[in-house]
Amino acid sequence: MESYFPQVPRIAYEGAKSKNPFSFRFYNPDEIIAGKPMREHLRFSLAYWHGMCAGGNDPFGRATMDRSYGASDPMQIARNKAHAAMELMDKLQLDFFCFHDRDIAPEGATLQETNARLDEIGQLLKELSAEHNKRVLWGTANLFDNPRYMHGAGTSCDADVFAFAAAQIKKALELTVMLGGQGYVFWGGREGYETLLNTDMALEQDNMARLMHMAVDYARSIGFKGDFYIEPKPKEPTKHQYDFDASTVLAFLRKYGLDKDFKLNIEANHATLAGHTFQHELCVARINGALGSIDANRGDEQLGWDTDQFPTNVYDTTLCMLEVLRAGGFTNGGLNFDAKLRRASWQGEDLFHALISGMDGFALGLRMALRVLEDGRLDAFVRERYQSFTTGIGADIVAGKTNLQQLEAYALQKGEVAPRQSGRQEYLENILNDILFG
Ligand code: XLS
Ligand code: CA
Ligand code: CA
Repeated sequence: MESYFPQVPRIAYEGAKSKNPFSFRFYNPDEIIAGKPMREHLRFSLAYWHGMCAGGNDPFGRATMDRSYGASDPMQIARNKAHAAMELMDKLQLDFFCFHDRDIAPEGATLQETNARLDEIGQLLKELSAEHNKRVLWGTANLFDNPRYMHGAGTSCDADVFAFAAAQIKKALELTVMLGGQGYVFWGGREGYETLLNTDMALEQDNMARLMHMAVDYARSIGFKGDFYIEPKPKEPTKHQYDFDASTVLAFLRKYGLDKDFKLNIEANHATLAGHTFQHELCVARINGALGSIDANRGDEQLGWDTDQFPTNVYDTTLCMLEVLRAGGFTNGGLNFDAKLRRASWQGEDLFHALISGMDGFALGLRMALRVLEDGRLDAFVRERYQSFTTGIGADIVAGKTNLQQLEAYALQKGEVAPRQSGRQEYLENILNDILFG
Protein backbone atom coordinates (compact mmCIF):
# COMPACT_ATOMS: atom_id res chain seq x y z
CA MET A 1 0.00 0.00 0.00
CA GLU A 2 1.16 3.50 -0.83
CA SER A 3 2.61 5.42 2.10
CA TYR A 4 1.95 9.12 2.53
CA PHE A 5 4.43 9.48 5.38
CA PRO A 6 7.25 7.12 4.40
CA GLN A 7 9.83 9.06 6.40
CA VAL A 8 8.01 8.45 9.71
CA PRO A 9 8.03 5.14 11.63
CA ARG A 10 5.29 3.90 13.96
CA ILE A 11 5.58 5.88 17.18
CA ALA A 12 6.05 3.70 20.25
CA TYR A 13 6.51 4.41 23.95
CA GLU A 14 10.19 4.42 24.88
CA GLY A 15 10.08 6.08 28.30
CA ALA A 16 11.13 9.47 29.65
CA LYS A 17 14.82 8.99 28.92
CA SER A 18 14.36 8.43 25.19
CA LYS A 19 16.00 10.96 22.89
CA ASN A 20 14.27 9.54 19.81
CA PRO A 21 12.03 12.32 18.45
CA PHE A 22 9.76 9.69 16.92
CA SER A 23 8.85 8.12 20.25
CA PHE A 24 6.49 8.76 23.14
CA ARG A 25 8.19 9.51 26.41
CA PHE A 26 5.08 9.77 28.58
CA TYR A 27 2.23 8.30 26.53
CA ASN A 28 2.12 4.56 26.96
CA PRO A 29 -1.33 3.74 25.51
CA ASP A 30 -1.89 0.37 27.16
CA GLU A 31 -0.32 1.16 30.53
CA ILE A 32 -2.96 0.85 33.24
CA ILE A 33 -3.01 3.82 35.54
CA ALA A 34 -5.77 4.60 38.01
CA GLY A 35 -7.71 1.57 36.89
CA LYS A 36 -7.71 1.90 33.12
CA PRO A 37 -5.36 2.14 30.12
CA MET A 38 -3.97 5.57 29.34
CA ARG A 39 -5.67 5.50 25.94
CA GLU A 40 -9.05 5.28 27.69
CA HIS A 41 -8.26 8.12 30.06
CA LEU A 42 -7.14 10.40 27.26
CA ARG A 43 -9.16 9.34 24.20
CA PHE A 44 -6.93 11.30 21.82
CA SER A 45 -8.45 12.43 18.55
CA LEU A 46 -7.13 13.80 15.29
CA ALA A 47 -8.85 16.97 14.06
CA TYR A 48 -9.25 16.14 10.37
CA TRP A 49 -9.37 19.80 9.35
CA HIS A 50 -6.07 20.82 10.89
CA GLY A 51 -4.29 17.51 10.53
CA MET A 52 -5.29 16.58 6.99
CA CYS A 53 -6.49 19.82 5.35
CA ALA A 54 -4.94 23.02 6.74
CA GLY A 55 -2.09 24.25 4.54
CA GLY A 56 -0.58 26.95 6.75
CA ASN A 57 -2.26 29.85 4.96
CA ASP A 58 -2.89 33.03 6.96
CA PRO A 59 -4.47 36.41 6.09
CA PHE A 60 -1.16 37.47 4.55
CA GLY A 61 -0.15 34.42 2.61
CA ARG A 62 -1.15 31.31 0.73
CA ALA A 63 -0.57 27.74 1.87
CA THR A 64 2.95 26.57 2.64
CA MET A 65 2.06 22.88 3.07
CA ASP A 66 1.15 20.42 0.38
CA ARG A 67 -2.15 18.72 1.25
CA SER A 68 -2.81 17.21 -2.19
CA TYR A 69 -1.81 13.65 -1.27
CA GLY A 70 -0.41 13.03 -4.73
CA ALA A 71 -3.61 13.92 -6.62
CA SER A 72 -5.06 16.94 -8.39
CA ASP A 73 -8.74 16.05 -8.80
CA PRO A 74 -10.56 17.23 -5.64
CA MET A 75 -12.37 13.91 -5.12
CA GLN A 76 -9.18 11.92 -5.61
CA ILE A 77 -7.51 14.19 -3.06
CA ALA A 78 -10.38 13.38 -0.67
CA ARG A 79 -9.97 9.63 -1.21
CA ASN A 80 -6.20 9.72 -0.76
CA LYS A 81 -6.62 11.95 2.27
CA ALA A 82 -8.81 9.32 3.93
CA HIS A 83 -6.08 6.71 3.42
CA ALA A 84 -3.42 9.15 4.65
CA ALA A 85 -5.48 9.89 7.76
CA MET A 86 -5.59 6.19 8.62
CA GLU A 87 -1.82 5.86 8.15
CA LEU A 88 -1.23 8.89 10.34
CA MET A 89 -3.55 7.63 13.08
CA ASP A 90 -2.04 4.13 12.95
CA LYS A 91 1.49 5.47 13.25
CA LEU A 92 0.55 7.70 16.18
CA GLN A 93 -1.73 5.12 17.85
CA LEU A 94 -4.62 7.60 17.65
CA ASP A 95 -7.99 5.88 18.09
CA PHE A 96 -10.38 8.71 17.18
CA PHE A 97 -10.93 11.48 14.69
CA CYS A 98 -13.23 14.50 14.46
CA PHE A 99 -14.42 16.00 11.19
CA HIS A 100 -16.51 18.66 9.49
CA ASP A 101 -18.48 17.57 6.43
CA ARG A 102 -16.30 19.79 4.24
CA ASP A 103 -13.04 18.34 5.55
CA ILE A 104 -13.74 14.89 4.17
CA ALA A 105 -15.26 15.79 0.79
CA PRO A 106 -15.22 18.98 -1.29
CA GLU A 107 -18.45 20.90 -1.82
CA GLY A 108 -20.04 20.30 -5.24
CA ALA A 109 -22.00 22.66 -7.50
CA THR A 110 -25.33 21.66 -5.94
CA LEU A 111 -26.45 20.24 -2.63
CA GLN A 112 -27.29 16.97 -4.42
CA GLU A 113 -23.77 16.69 -5.78
CA THR A 114 -22.24 17.62 -2.44
CA ASN A 115 -24.30 14.96 -0.67
CA ALA A 116 -23.34 12.32 -3.25
CA ARG A 117 -19.69 13.14 -2.64
CA LEU A 118 -20.21 12.85 1.09
CA ASP A 119 -21.90 9.48 0.60
CA GLU A 120 -18.91 8.16 -1.31
CA ILE A 121 -16.23 9.39 1.08
CA GLY A 122 -18.37 8.53 4.10
CA GLN A 123 -18.59 4.94 2.86
CA LEU A 124 -14.84 4.86 2.29
CA LEU A 125 -14.17 6.21 5.77
CA LYS A 126 -16.54 3.66 7.22
CA GLU A 127 -14.67 0.79 5.57
CA LEU A 128 -11.25 2.19 6.46
CA SER A 129 -12.30 2.86 10.06
CA ALA A 130 -13.44 -0.74 10.47
CA GLU A 131 -10.21 -2.02 8.96
CA HIS A 132 -7.98 0.27 11.07
CA ASN A 133 -10.10 0.19 14.21
CA LYS A 134 -10.77 3.94 14.31
CA ARG A 135 -13.79 5.73 15.70
CA VAL A 136 -15.34 9.15 15.30
CA LEU A 137 -15.21 11.19 18.50
CA TRP A 138 -17.52 13.80 17.02
CA GLY A 139 -18.73 15.13 13.72
CA THR A 140 -19.92 18.58 12.74
CA ALA A 141 -21.00 20.71 9.79
CA ASN A 142 -18.92 23.55 8.43
CA LEU A 143 -21.43 26.40 8.53
CA PHE A 144 -18.94 29.24 8.26
CA ASP A 145 -16.68 28.91 5.20
CA ASN A 146 -19.12 29.33 2.30
CA PRO A 147 -20.12 32.98 1.58
CA ARG A 148 -23.79 31.97 1.96
CA TYR A 149 -23.10 31.99 5.71
CA MET A 150 -21.75 35.53 5.89
CA HIS A 151 -24.67 36.51 8.19
CA GLY A 152 -24.52 33.26 10.13
CA ALA A 153 -26.26 29.93 9.57
CA GLY A 154 -28.74 29.13 12.35
CA THR A 155 -28.72 32.85 13.17
CA SER A 156 -28.85 34.14 9.61
CA CYS A 157 -31.28 36.92 8.71
CA ASP A 158 -32.23 34.85 5.64
CA ALA A 159 -34.64 31.94 6.07
CA ASP A 160 -33.33 30.20 2.94
CA VAL A 161 -29.84 30.18 4.43
CA PHE A 162 -31.27 28.77 7.67
CA ALA A 163 -32.91 25.99 5.64
CA PHE A 164 -29.67 25.25 3.78
CA ALA A 165 -27.81 25.02 7.09
CA ALA A 166 -30.47 22.62 8.38
CA ALA A 167 -29.99 20.43 5.31
CA GLN A 168 -26.24 20.43 5.87
CA ILE A 169 -26.66 19.48 9.53
CA LYS A 170 -29.03 16.65 8.60
CA LYS A 171 -26.41 15.16 6.32
CA ALA A 172 -23.59 15.69 8.82
CA LEU A 173 -25.65 13.89 11.47
CA GLU A 174 -26.24 10.97 9.10
CA LEU A 175 -22.51 10.74 8.45
CA THR A 176 -21.70 10.96 12.14
CA VAL A 177 -24.13 8.14 12.92
CA MET A 178 -22.86 6.07 9.98
CA LEU A 179 -19.29 6.41 11.26
CA GLY A 180 -20.28 5.41 14.80
CA GLY A 181 -19.71 8.93 16.09
CA GLN A 182 -20.11 9.45 19.82
CA GLY A 183 -20.69 13.18 19.65
CA TYR A 184 -21.93 16.01 17.48
CA VAL A 185 -20.60 19.55 17.87
CA PHE A 186 -22.20 22.90 17.31
CA TRP A 187 -19.50 25.53 17.16
CA GLY A 188 -21.09 28.87 16.35
CA GLY A 189 -18.73 29.79 13.51
CA ARG A 190 -20.55 32.92 12.39
CA GLU A 191 -23.40 32.69 14.90
CA GLY A 192 -23.00 36.11 16.44
CA TYR A 193 -22.96 39.68 15.20
CA GLU A 194 -20.74 42.47 13.97
CA THR A 195 -23.07 45.29 15.04
CA LEU A 196 -26.35 45.42 16.97
CA LEU A 197 -27.48 48.19 14.59
CA ASN A 198 -28.52 45.49 12.10
CA THR A 199 -29.27 42.59 14.48
CA ASP A 200 -32.40 41.09 16.05
CA MET A 201 -30.61 39.22 18.81
CA ALA A 202 -33.76 37.68 20.26
CA LEU A 203 -34.89 36.17 16.96
CA GLU A 204 -31.39 34.96 16.13
CA GLN A 205 -31.00 33.12 19.42
CA ASP A 206 -34.54 31.69 19.28
CA ASN A 207 -33.80 30.40 15.77
CA MET A 208 -30.50 28.86 16.83
CA ALA A 209 -32.33 26.96 19.56
CA ARG A 210 -35.01 25.85 17.04
CA LEU A 211 -32.29 24.43 14.81
CA MET A 212 -30.69 22.59 17.72
CA HIS A 213 -34.02 21.06 18.75
CA MET A 214 -34.56 19.88 15.17
CA ALA A 215 -31.07 18.39 15.15
CA VAL A 216 -31.69 16.51 18.41
CA ASP A 217 -35.05 15.19 17.20
CA TYR A 218 -33.65 14.00 13.89
CA ALA A 219 -30.47 12.51 15.32
CA ARG A 220 -32.37 10.53 17.95
CA SER A 221 -34.76 9.30 15.25
CA ILE A 222 -31.85 7.81 13.27
CA GLY A 223 -30.28 6.14 16.30
CA PHE A 224 -27.75 8.68 17.55
CA LYS A 225 -27.02 7.80 21.17
CA GLY A 226 -24.10 10.13 21.76
CA ASP A 227 -23.85 13.63 23.19
CA PHE A 228 -24.44 16.94 21.52
CA TYR A 229 -21.93 19.62 22.39
CA ILE A 230 -21.77 23.36 22.12
CA GLU A 231 -18.23 24.67 21.87
CA PRO A 232 -17.97 28.12 23.49
CA LYS A 233 -15.89 30.83 21.85
CA PRO A 234 -16.20 34.56 22.59
CA LYS A 235 -15.13 36.13 19.30
CA GLU A 236 -13.54 35.40 15.95
CA PRO A 237 -14.71 35.28 13.27
CA THR A 238 -17.61 37.45 14.45
CA LYS A 239 -17.00 40.34 16.81
CA HIS A 240 -19.33 38.77 19.35
CA GLN A 241 -20.23 35.09 19.32
CA TYR A 242 -23.39 34.01 21.09
CA ASP A 243 -21.60 30.98 22.57
CA PHE A 244 -19.29 33.34 24.44
CA ASP A 245 -18.15 31.10 27.27
CA ALA A 246 -19.25 28.10 29.34
CA SER A 247 -21.57 30.10 31.62
CA THR A 248 -23.24 31.86 28.70
CA VAL A 249 -23.80 28.57 26.91
CA LEU A 250 -25.24 26.91 30.03
CA ALA A 251 -27.76 29.73 30.39
CA PHE A 252 -28.72 29.35 26.71
CA LEU A 253 -29.14 25.58 27.01
CA ARG A 254 -31.35 25.93 30.09
CA LYS A 255 -33.45 28.74 28.65
CA TYR A 256 -34.30 26.63 25.61
CA GLY A 257 -34.61 23.24 27.34
CA LEU A 258 -31.60 21.79 25.54
CA ASP A 259 -29.58 20.92 28.64
CA LYS A 260 -30.57 17.25 28.69
CA ASP A 261 -29.02 16.54 25.29
CA PHE A 262 -26.14 18.99 25.22
CA LYS A 263 -22.85 19.18 27.09
CA LEU A 264 -19.90 21.46 26.46
CA ASN A 265 -16.84 20.99 24.29
CA ILE A 266 -14.25 23.18 25.98
CA GLU A 267 -11.36 24.49 23.91
CA ALA A 268 -8.27 25.83 25.69
CA ASN A 269 -7.65 28.71 23.31
CA HIS A 270 -11.30 29.78 23.37
CA ALA A 271 -11.20 29.88 27.17
CA THR A 272 -8.28 32.29 27.17
CA LEU A 273 -9.87 34.43 24.44
CA ALA A 274 -12.87 34.80 26.77
CA GLY A 275 -10.56 36.13 29.48
CA HIS A 276 -10.66 32.91 31.50
CA THR A 277 -8.17 30.18 32.19
CA PHE A 278 -8.65 26.81 30.52
CA GLN A 279 -9.11 25.35 34.01
CA HIS A 280 -11.87 27.87 34.79
CA GLU A 281 -13.96 26.85 31.78
CA LEU A 282 -13.47 23.15 32.53
CA CYS A 283 -14.44 23.72 36.15
CA VAL A 284 -17.61 25.63 35.20
CA ALA A 285 -18.56 22.77 32.88
CA ARG A 286 -17.74 20.10 35.48
CA ILE A 287 -19.65 21.59 38.41
CA ASN A 288 -22.69 21.87 36.15
CA GLY A 289 -22.46 18.24 35.02
CA ALA A 290 -21.71 19.40 31.48
CA LEU A 291 -18.05 18.58 30.86
CA GLY A 292 -18.41 16.62 27.64
CA SER A 293 -15.30 16.86 25.52
CA ILE A 294 -12.18 18.95 25.07
CA ASP A 295 -10.48 20.63 22.14
CA ALA A 296 -6.86 20.35 23.19
CA ASN A 297 -4.68 23.24 22.10
CA ARG A 298 -3.29 26.48 23.49
CA GLY A 299 -3.13 30.15 22.60
CA ASP A 300 -0.23 32.54 22.75
CA GLU A 301 -0.07 34.89 25.73
CA GLN A 302 0.99 37.82 23.57
CA LEU A 303 -1.60 37.36 20.84
CA GLY A 304 -5.31 38.14 21.05
CA TRP A 305 -6.58 35.61 18.54
CA ASP A 306 -7.16 31.91 18.10
CA THR A 307 -3.67 30.59 17.36
CA ASP A 308 -4.65 26.94 17.91
CA GLN A 309 -1.17 25.79 18.90
CA PHE A 310 -0.32 22.29 20.00
CA PRO A 311 -0.62 21.96 23.79
CA THR A 312 2.74 21.47 25.49
CA ASN A 313 2.34 23.54 28.66
CA VAL A 314 2.39 20.94 31.41
CA TYR A 315 0.79 23.20 34.04
CA ASP A 316 -2.20 23.57 31.72
CA THR A 317 -2.42 19.90 30.82
CA THR A 318 -2.09 18.90 34.50
CA LEU A 319 -4.82 21.26 35.67
CA CYS A 320 -7.00 20.16 32.74
CA MET A 321 -6.61 16.48 33.57
CA LEU A 322 -7.34 17.23 37.22
CA GLU A 323 -10.73 18.57 36.13
CA VAL A 324 -11.32 15.55 33.90
CA LEU A 325 -10.45 13.16 36.74
CA ARG A 326 -12.66 15.09 39.15
CA ALA A 327 -15.49 14.79 36.63
CA GLY A 328 -15.01 11.00 36.70
CA GLY A 329 -13.26 10.86 33.32
CA PHE A 330 -14.64 11.05 29.79
CA THR A 331 -17.70 9.12 28.70
CA ASN A 332 -18.38 9.96 25.06
CA GLY A 333 -15.85 12.78 24.86
CA GLY A 334 -12.08 12.91 24.63
CA LEU A 335 -9.13 15.12 23.80
CA ASN A 336 -9.34 16.35 20.24
CA PHE A 337 -6.20 18.06 18.95
CA ASP A 338 -7.83 21.12 17.44
CA ALA A 339 -4.37 22.47 16.82
CA LYS A 340 -2.48 23.48 13.72
CA LEU A 341 1.11 23.61 12.66
CA ARG A 342 2.86 26.95 12.49
CA ARG A 343 3.08 28.18 8.93
CA ALA A 344 6.81 27.52 8.72
CA SER A 345 6.54 23.93 10.00
CA TRP A 346 5.71 22.74 6.53
CA GLN A 347 7.37 19.37 6.14
CA GLY A 348 5.55 16.02 6.37
CA GLU A 349 7.21 14.99 9.62
CA ASP A 350 6.24 18.24 11.39
CA LEU A 351 2.68 17.03 11.91
CA PHE A 352 4.05 14.00 13.72
CA HIS A 353 6.31 16.09 15.94
CA ALA A 354 3.32 18.28 16.73
CA LEU A 355 0.97 15.44 17.62
CA ILE A 356 3.67 13.64 19.61
CA SER A 357 4.24 16.86 21.59
CA GLY A 358 0.53 17.23 22.31
CA MET A 359 -0.02 13.58 23.20
CA ASP A 360 3.03 13.48 25.45
CA GLY A 361 2.01 16.85 26.91
CA PHE A 362 -1.35 15.45 27.97
CA ALA A 363 0.03 12.07 29.02
CA LEU A 364 2.40 13.90 31.33
CA GLY A 365 -0.50 16.05 32.48
CA LEU A 366 -2.51 12.93 33.33
CA ARG A 367 0.39 11.43 35.28
CA MET A 368 0.90 14.71 37.15
CA ALA A 369 -2.80 15.17 37.89
CA LEU A 370 -2.87 11.71 39.46
CA ARG A 371 0.17 12.68 41.52
CA VAL A 372 -1.64 15.79 42.72
CA LEU A 373 -4.59 13.66 43.83
CA GLU A 374 -2.39 11.03 45.49
CA ASP A 375 -0.33 13.70 47.24
CA GLY A 376 -3.55 15.12 48.65
CA ARG A 377 -2.13 18.36 50.06
CA LEU A 378 -4.07 20.63 47.71
CA ASP A 379 -7.38 18.87 48.29
CA ALA A 380 -6.77 18.80 52.04
CA PHE A 381 -6.12 22.54 52.02
CA VAL A 382 -9.38 23.26 50.21
CA ARG A 383 -11.35 20.98 52.53
CA GLU A 384 -9.85 22.71 55.54
CA ARG A 385 -10.54 26.15 54.07
CA TYR A 386 -14.29 25.51 54.01
CA GLN A 387 -14.32 23.58 57.26
CA SER A 388 -16.66 26.11 58.94
CA PHE A 389 -19.47 24.88 56.67
CA THR A 390 -19.28 21.35 58.06
CA THR A 391 -20.43 22.03 61.64
CA GLY A 392 -22.59 24.45 63.63
CA ILE A 393 -24.09 27.40 61.80
CA GLY A 394 -22.17 26.55 58.59
CA ALA A 395 -23.71 23.07 58.42
CA ASP A 396 -27.15 24.63 58.99
CA ILE A 397 -26.58 27.07 56.09
CA VAL A 398 -25.53 24.25 53.75
CA ALA A 399 -28.52 22.16 54.81
CA GLY A 400 -30.85 25.03 53.92
CA LYS A 401 -32.04 25.30 57.51
CA THR A 402 -31.41 29.01 58.03
CA ASN A 403 -33.06 32.27 57.10
CA LEU A 404 -31.93 35.89 57.35
CA GLN A 405 -33.60 36.47 60.73
CA GLN A 406 -31.79 33.51 62.30
CA LEU A 407 -28.48 34.54 60.81
CA GLU A 408 -28.96 38.08 62.05
CA ALA A 409 -29.62 36.76 65.54
CA TYR A 410 -26.50 34.60 65.30
CA ALA A 411 -24.36 37.54 64.08
CA LEU A 412 -25.68 39.89 66.78
CA GLN A 413 -24.80 37.46 69.49
CA LYS A 414 -21.41 36.63 67.94
CA GLY A 415 -20.13 40.20 67.58
CA GLU A 416 -17.40 41.18 65.07
CA VAL A 417 -16.02 38.32 62.98
CA ALA A 418 -12.46 38.23 61.72
CA PRO A 419 -11.18 36.01 58.89
CA ARG A 420 -9.66 32.89 60.37
CA GLN A 421 -7.43 31.70 57.51
CA SER A 422 -4.95 32.89 54.92
CA GLY A 423 -5.59 32.02 51.26
CA ARG A 424 -1.95 30.82 51.04
CA GLN A 425 -1.82 31.09 47.26
CA GLU A 426 1.96 31.30 47.03
CA TYR A 427 2.37 28.34 49.39
CA LEU A 428 -0.03 26.29 47.23
CA GLU A 429 1.71 27.25 43.98
CA ASN A 430 4.94 26.07 45.52
CA ILE A 431 3.32 22.79 46.54
CA LEU A 432 2.19 22.29 42.95
CA ASN A 433 5.79 22.76 41.79
CA ASP A 434 6.95 20.35 44.43
CA ILE A 435 4.48 17.71 43.24
CA LEU A 436 5.42 18.24 39.60
CA PHE A 437 9.18 18.54 39.92
CA GLY A 438 10.16 17.53 43.45
C1 XLS B 1 -12.81 27.19 15.61
C2 XLS B 1 -13.34 26.00 16.22
C3 XLS B 1 -13.73 24.89 15.26
C4 XLS B 1 -14.62 23.87 15.91
C5 XLS B 1 -15.30 22.94 14.97
O1 XLS B 1 -12.29 28.08 16.27
O2 XLS B 1 -12.39 25.54 17.15
O3 XLS B 1 -12.60 24.29 14.71
O4 XLS B 1 -13.91 23.11 16.85
O5 XLS B 1 -16.07 23.62 14.05
CA1 CA C 1 -12.42 23.79 18.39
CA1 CA D 1 -9.78 27.41 18.05
